[in-house]
Amino acid sequence: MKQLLNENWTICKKGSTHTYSASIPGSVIDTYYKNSVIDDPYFRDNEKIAYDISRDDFIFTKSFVISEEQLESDYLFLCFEGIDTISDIYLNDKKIASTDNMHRTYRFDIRDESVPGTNQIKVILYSPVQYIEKKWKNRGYAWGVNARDGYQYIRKAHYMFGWDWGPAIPDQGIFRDVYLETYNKGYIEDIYITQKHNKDSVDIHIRKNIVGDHKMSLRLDVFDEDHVLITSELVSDKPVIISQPHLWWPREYGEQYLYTFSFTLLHDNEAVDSKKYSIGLRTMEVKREKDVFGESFTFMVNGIEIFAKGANYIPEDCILPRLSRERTEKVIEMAVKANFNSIRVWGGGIYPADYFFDLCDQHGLMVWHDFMFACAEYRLDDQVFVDTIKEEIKDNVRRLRHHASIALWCGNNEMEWLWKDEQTEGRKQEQMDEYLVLFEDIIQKIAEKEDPDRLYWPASPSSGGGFDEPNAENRGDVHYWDVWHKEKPFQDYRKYYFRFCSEFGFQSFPCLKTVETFTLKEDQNVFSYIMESHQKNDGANGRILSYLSKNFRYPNDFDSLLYVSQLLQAEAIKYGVEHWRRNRGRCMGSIYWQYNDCWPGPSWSSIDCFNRWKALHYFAKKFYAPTLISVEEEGFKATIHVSNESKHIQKGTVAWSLETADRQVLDHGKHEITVSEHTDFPVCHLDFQSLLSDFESAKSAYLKYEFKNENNELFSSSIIFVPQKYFDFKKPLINYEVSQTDNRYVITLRSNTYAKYVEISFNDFDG
Ligand code: BMA
Repeated sequence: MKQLLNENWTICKKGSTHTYSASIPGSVIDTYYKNSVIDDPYFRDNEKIAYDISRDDFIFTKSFVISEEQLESDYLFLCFEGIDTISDIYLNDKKIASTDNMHRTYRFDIRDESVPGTNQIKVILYSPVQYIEKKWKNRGYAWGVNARDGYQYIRKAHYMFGWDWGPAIPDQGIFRDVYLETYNKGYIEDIYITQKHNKDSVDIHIRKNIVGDHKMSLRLDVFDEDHVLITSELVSDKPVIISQPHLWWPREYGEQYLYTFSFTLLHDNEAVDSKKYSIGLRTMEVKREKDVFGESFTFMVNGIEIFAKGANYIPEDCILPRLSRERTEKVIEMAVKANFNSIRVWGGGIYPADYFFDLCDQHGLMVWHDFMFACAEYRLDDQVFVDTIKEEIKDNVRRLRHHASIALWCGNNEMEWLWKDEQTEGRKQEQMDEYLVLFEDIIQKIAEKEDPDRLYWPASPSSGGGFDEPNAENRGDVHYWDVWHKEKPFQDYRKYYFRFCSEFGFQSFPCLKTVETFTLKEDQNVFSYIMESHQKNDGANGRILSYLSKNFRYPNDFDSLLYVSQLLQAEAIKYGVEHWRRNRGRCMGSIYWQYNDCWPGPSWSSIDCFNRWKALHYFAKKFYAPTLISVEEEGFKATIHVSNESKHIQKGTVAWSLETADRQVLDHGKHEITVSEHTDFPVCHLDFQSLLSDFESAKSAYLKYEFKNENNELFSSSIIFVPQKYFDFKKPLINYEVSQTDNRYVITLRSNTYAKYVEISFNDFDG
């Protein structure tokens, strides 16, 4: 039996008498803001105030009743699914535990400390700022990036100490459920379900960990999606067989069929505990085979090779009580709308809540899951630190391994690569050895023991570990940052044929509506103090302008500058993704940096923290669509491609025409094509050298191209042959019509001329 203890808490700064009421999930910053003790921490530079609040210790208390019956139970636990972070926990003024890791699930036996009637929990949360400052002073330098010194010494999400897209707000709190658990006779500690796929059936093997006496047995009832009972049997060493199984597939490849596995623990035929899981039946592998290019890196589900399309996910907020299933549901739905089939949970954040993975299972998104280690050197000379990491890995793998959507576990973000980098040159062998011990021994062993059927990948990027060219182009996954961090033109994406690009990105500003939430009118200049203090990547506002100057004309005003920065970002990422999709087979993954934001500010994201779509997200919807028509142009030559990621053959017509901005047709053509499933097809090679060789013609002609398939679905786009800034755009006259159907408005736009980047926005709502 589970009894939630989330309501009626009080929060008080240590040493103060002033208390605030709160509920769980709850935090100091959240409570202070709700009680008007502080202003919006995301407004202007209020971040600094929020940081200083975390220099104090805080006490969270709650009274609750334990009945005689509960007290007499055979087992009585107090559970915390997320304590952030360093704490001492008291029950009725007796210390029952200390915690040091927000990523763990804690469960304490409280039979000795509890009393019948009213009991009091007291959680003292110590300052994380003081904690890391002290460690930094005593333990000394350890390599790290972006965040406040010492962030690697605490098992608290790294981004909370600042990152190159987020503020330093190391809030304190209890961010997941607190509850009592009572059991009689026994309980289910843990269940692990594995699948062996045969031709027409799946063998389900169940590994169970039951606490209680020998009279216990475990029954499994399997229900299909229509709640029809498929099988009911006592769990034994023999597999449970599901015949004619409905398989789970990533979206676009098939249905996301989920069975319900319901376990009941029986003691002398009396049910004493139960657990339920949603299970997708599928095989999930990463194919790594030598080939002419090097070694493949391909997600493979039910034996089908899949091109992974998606982006990197970061925590949705810095103030964790603001997270919710409803909010994440929108974020996942927007990923689906933009035709993602994958998402990478990046290692500098938190392990997402269960609902994140439920949603990924339901929507068919494959999850690349980093463990929460990023861009830092972790010293292993403190056994307590090593032990808490071991428990963290175990807790999370056990919590999540039954999810069909999780494709792989990855040790960390960018650590193997960074040890090979010039920044860490001259580091001691001892520290490199420690890296190997942590990620290629300790964590790897736990992940492989707890979840032997899933790939453990040592780092992102990696070629398989052991410092063997971690960021190699032709093996493993790659983070490619020369575009942006090294200011290379985005056209450089086409120089590379990565096997799986798990990070590449380009920054932009959020739209004016979002900028208005954190600025005053006087701040609305990209080089103002406030705009720069929301830019966490050094000098990046200038970098956006530098890239912009190479591609677009100087924008008219602040709002246009924000908008054009988004066009630039969208064009850059499209340029890379279309190239990699044209090279399907050699490249099998494009996961851009980054999907979402944790606060309002410029970043690499494609949706901002209010879920407003940047231009990139609209572009992603097209460049990640299962059917993509794209053009590889070189000078005045162009090759049209149709990439078909869907499981159906695509037949239809490709039509192209070279036109001037005022729509005079210079050349045109048509091709009937058939594109097999899961392939890219080069449709035709065009050469406009003679038509466009003089600059006057080149700067006024655009190539439009479309593919209409047998179902009359239309895929289209256009390119120009000179930088946007030189193109002879005519001022468009755009008419619109709005019609209403049952549950939606349809807006139709018509332009008298080529209108390349048209945005529709609404003053009073987001559409
Ligand atoms: C990668 C990520 C993040 C970072 C991003 C942008 O290195 O792993 O650490 O925010 O690049 O710099």
